[in-house]
Amino acid sequence: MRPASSDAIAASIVSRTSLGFGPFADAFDHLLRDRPDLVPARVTRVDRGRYRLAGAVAGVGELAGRLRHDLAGIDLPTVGDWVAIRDVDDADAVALVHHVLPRRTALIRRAAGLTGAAQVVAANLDVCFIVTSANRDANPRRLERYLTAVWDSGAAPVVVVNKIDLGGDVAALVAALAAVAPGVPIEAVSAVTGDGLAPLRAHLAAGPGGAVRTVGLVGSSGVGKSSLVNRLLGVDRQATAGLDDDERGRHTTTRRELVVLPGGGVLIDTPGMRELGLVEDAGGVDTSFADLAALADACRFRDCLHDGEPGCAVADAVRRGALDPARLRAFHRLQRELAASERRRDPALADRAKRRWKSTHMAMRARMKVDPKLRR
Ligand SMILES: Nc1nc2c(ncn2[C@@H]2O[C@H](COP(=O)(O)OP(=O)(O)OP(=O)(O)O)[C@@H](O)[C@H]2O)c(=O)[nH]1
Ligand SMILES: [Mg+2]
Ligand SMILES: [Zn+2]
Repeated sequence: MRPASSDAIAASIVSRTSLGFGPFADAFDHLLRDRPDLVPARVTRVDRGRYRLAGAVAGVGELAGRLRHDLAGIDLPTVGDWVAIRDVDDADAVALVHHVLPRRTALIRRAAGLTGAAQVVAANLDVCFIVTSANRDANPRRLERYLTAVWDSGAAPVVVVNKIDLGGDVAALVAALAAVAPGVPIEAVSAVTGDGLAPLRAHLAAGPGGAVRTVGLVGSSGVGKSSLVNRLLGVDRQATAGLDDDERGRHTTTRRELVVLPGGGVLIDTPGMRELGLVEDAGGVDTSFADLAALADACRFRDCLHDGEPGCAVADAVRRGALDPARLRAFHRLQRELAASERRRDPALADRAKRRWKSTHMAMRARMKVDPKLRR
């Protein structure tokens, strides 16, 4: 790999198309009727109220006064957002951000700590790589949690098992993860040797009609997210931990960042997450537990909670050994967490999110109905 020359990449103005503007063009055109002076740009990084931008001349933007007043919390622009700015003719000048285009997807988590504020990890992901390492990080319960959050975001999850060069029984590990990830692709890779990278690149390839895909990388610290970004980029752009740092478990990546791949595709690298609290349910639990949902079709009561009701097909599957009781407990735990979170939140917000993703999930369910593999 070539050594870092990150600023050469950052400094060149990337085209809207290669940033994935396609699906946002209609929303932006609509906006132009009132504000023909605005141009679109994509947020690549957030630095204390300043937005690093790509796709326009301006390299940095700040919120226009009205937005500063109107937006708060998860509605503030974040990495991956498309914004409408009043451009400037000098890359060093600061542009004003006048609008945030409606998000197509949003990966939201509740951060650890007392405040428990919701945070948008990344906006407008098409695909989300849930990265885990083959040596010690892989954990079915944690994967279920990530899968639920990603389905709820509206993006399509892909499980990435990294560091397969370290040995161990990769096939057994993949099988164990597949058992809790119905219908989700699992790719075994090594950022060090480059093994398995071709299938990973396939997830980055343009979608129907040539739409450029945005792929996020999430997972615990040290699993190799930034190493994978560098590999896919072909340049050592993102700092990665040395072995000593890895042992100390320090977080190497400290902020989220969007990078554009020269061969097509957009990546968003994120800092390792210690906790991923669930915030709002848009069908994510039912989708990530599609096996359980399929069993539930045979429960005597349509609204069966699988919690001791008579004629419960899910409980029956546990008794027969066809369903891991730990998975049923995890299902209940995640459902409770989401219910508690939604009670705490503004009901109007939860409603809006549901409407936003409903169509995605209806399509997903329809697909599951026809794909017998998903009903194992
Ligand atoms: N053996 C092996 N080591 C790897 C692989 N990928 C990454 N590493 C090492 O794992 C350590 C952590 O890698 P990073 O890419 O910094 O991990 P990260 O997920 O970005 O970590 P954070 O930024 O802290 O969230 C570094 O020492 C990497 O060299 C791999 O495929 N095989
Ligand atoms: Mg990193
Ligand atoms: Zn039941």
